[in-house]
Amino acid sequence: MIPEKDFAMKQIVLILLGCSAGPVLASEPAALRFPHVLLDEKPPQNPWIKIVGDLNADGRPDIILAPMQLKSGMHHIAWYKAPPDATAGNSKQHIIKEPVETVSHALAVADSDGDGKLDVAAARMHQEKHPQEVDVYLNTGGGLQWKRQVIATTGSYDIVAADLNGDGRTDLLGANHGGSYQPVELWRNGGR
Ligand SMILES: [Ca+2]
Ligand SMILES: [Ca+2]
Ligand SMILES: [Ca+2]
Repeated sequence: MIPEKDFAMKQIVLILLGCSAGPVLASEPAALRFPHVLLDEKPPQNPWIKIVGDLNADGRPDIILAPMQLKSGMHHIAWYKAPPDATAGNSKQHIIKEPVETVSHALAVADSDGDGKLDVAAARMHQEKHPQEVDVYLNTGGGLQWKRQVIATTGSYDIVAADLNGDGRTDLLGANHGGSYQPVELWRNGGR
């Protein structure tokens, strides 16, 4: 057992050693690295990449994109399957919907029907002639088969997916930023 006097002296020495070491200077952090990967050399016209979601449930987030602007072009809504090696590039593209006019600015991912598979919501901007459809594409086959359901025909510049009333079902929010119809809208998910 250490005598009380020696123990106190030892504490003082340790404190002095701590003080003599001085402040620890933070070194400059290394720069982050962002290696470039080419995913697709020929994507849909005017690709609008906005969201990711694991559409085929393999544990890797996939990229969903749609063609936006200019009006009157035709292309498709598609997703890229994430490869096992994210740095490999040239991800495989799968079609969700074609053709669509190049006014599909709104995209969101959510499990709208609660079956455990992520679905995709999409909407057309106000530039589209009526009907400006707001759609939910139900994922019925590992991201390779889709069942479309139209939930509105008043368009939306953007879509946000969230469970706003806490009932466990994901609702959708949208609004147009131009044209004659510009309310903020909630499409509440009432299930089947
Ligand atoms: Ca995936
Ligand atoms: Ca689903
Ligand atoms: Ca809800």
